[in-house]
Amino acid sequence: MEFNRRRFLRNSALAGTGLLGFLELPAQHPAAPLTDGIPVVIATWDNLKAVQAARSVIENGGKALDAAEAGARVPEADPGDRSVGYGGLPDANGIVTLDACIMDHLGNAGSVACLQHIKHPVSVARKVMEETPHVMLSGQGALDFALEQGFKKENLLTEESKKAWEQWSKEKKPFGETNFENHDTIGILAIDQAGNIAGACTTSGMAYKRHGRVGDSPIIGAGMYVDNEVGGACATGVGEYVMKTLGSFLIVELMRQGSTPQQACEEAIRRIVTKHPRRFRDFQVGYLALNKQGEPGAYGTEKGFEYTLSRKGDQSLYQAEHYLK
Ligand code: SD4
Repeated sequence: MEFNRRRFLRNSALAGTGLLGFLELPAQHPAAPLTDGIPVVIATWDNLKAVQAARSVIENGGKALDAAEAGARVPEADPGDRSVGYGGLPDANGIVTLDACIMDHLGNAGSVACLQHIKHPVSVARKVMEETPHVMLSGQGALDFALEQGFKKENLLTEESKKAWEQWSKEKKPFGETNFENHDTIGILAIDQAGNIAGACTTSGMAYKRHGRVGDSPIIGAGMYVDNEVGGACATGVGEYVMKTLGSFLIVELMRQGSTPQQACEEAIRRIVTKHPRRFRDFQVGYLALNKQGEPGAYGTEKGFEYTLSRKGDQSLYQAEHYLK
């Protein structure tokens, strides 16, 4: 219900912008493997603007890494996206804490966890990758590093998100309850004109999480993973389940062993549902995959998981197939 309402609201807002056609009912997953799949960008949810930003970096001769970062920065800066960056819903204490990661085609990786006050955690993650010998910085240390690198300290809690949190404080719905408000994390994968793959993932995490909680999104191999020999994968949904199966790494390894991106995503979801045969009905996880040929895969635990795919002559929102019929 919430999902349809959001779609309706966004469609209304976009009427007259030329983007409305894109946001009409999502198409089914493209059945045939691609013959002309590169360059290609794929992202979780209806992240059209993010995918376009990434795409234009590649079309101007840029690298997949720059494309993935540029794409991830779009919802980070958008106060209307309540799951990512500025305007993201806060934790149980009313504090916005952000998780993000980035990975390039050489296997370099960087991430930040539980970062406060910085609008573009994906860019801080990139700095961790490029300017430190480490992969992950968290909490105060991540903030100190960001400020050292010249990032600006900002208040990320918008009035709207504050109001939503105040309302939640009165109701105190249990953590993890299926709620599409919680599920707009962007995971983005891009293959550039040189055929190299990179990816990024960024989120404010599960709304109203316990303070200090870190999800899958900044964990390399859980929220996102790329390997330039094979392809990449990323995740959205309740991170606890993704982390326990290291889903993105699993998908890439399955593709290495011969699975198609679609088969690999389905197997990664199967690993979760078989371990939680009753509980999986109460939460949502969605995976995206992309192999080096530019062939996509997508699968969710339940109906409603969508993704945006951009390749030559086609830029569309697709409805992923799902386990729970
Ligand atoms: C998390 N995986 O923090 C994230 C939440 C998410 O779309 O994907 N939201 O668990």
